[in-house]
Amino acid sequence: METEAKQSLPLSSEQMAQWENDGYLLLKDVVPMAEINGVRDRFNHVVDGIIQQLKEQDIVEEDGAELPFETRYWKVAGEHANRFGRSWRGQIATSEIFDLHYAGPLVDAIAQLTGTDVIGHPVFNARPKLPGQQLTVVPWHQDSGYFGTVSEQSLIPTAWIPLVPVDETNGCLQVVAGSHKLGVVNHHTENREGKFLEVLDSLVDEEKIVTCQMDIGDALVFNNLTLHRSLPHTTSEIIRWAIDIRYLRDGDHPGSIYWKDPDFKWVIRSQTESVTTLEQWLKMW
Ligand SMILES: O=C(O)CCC(=O)C(=O)O
Repeated sequence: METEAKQSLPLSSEQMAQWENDGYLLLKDVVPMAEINGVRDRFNHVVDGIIQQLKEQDIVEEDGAELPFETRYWKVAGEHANRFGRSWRGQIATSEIFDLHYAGPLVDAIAQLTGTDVIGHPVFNARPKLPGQQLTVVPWHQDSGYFGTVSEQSLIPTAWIPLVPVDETNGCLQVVAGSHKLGVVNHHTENREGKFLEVLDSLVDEEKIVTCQMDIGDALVFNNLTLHRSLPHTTSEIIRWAIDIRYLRDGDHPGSIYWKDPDFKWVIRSQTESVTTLEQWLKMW
């Protein structure tokens, strides 16, 4: 996919048509650096904790404190990183990730796509994809494969946000344009290391695959029914750091994943309701 100039808002009628027809949009430069840096700080904090554990267990000697965020986790933890999982959620349910969901230009776009108040969804993930790592290669799936058929009529847009530039060599995302029109399809657990849910290859129209090259500040927004996957990381020592977050069309079912209080509504922007505070949100984890 060609990269373009900064996204201007509101979204154009062509973009709204692309969203309807293709089930995804690549938005350029819609996540301000303040929010990106907050997420990086939080991920750094998690990495600090992991490296501390590895040192205490005498698995690694050096903490690599002098290394940059882009390489440190990989260079210090190396193959031991696998034991800390393929994605993190509990560890990142903090103010920085809360703030990311409120990033102005992104929220403007989501409001336009849903046509309602902007409601947050409880599923988000930190995704460190290390060079050569199989564990974090995500096969073709729909997010509704995880949320269940109860979410079929819901609109739960995902915003996938890289913290480093991504392309087909370091684990960017691919989407199948128009696949959201399939409805929820059957998923099974893959045999590979990640044990992610995947769909049969026969459901993927090869001619409709779009490879999403992205820069820092960009967001790939896709429908919960859009087939997507992430590619292997085959080059460089730069970790493919990314975060995926989700929103909900107001009034829709969030799918078979709930807050601590199932009646909790995370109001991010509203014409009529009070916006959820950090304090209220933190109580839900
Ligand atoms: O970040 C990745 O590698 C995969 C992301 C993904 O599949 C998702 O956000 O649903």
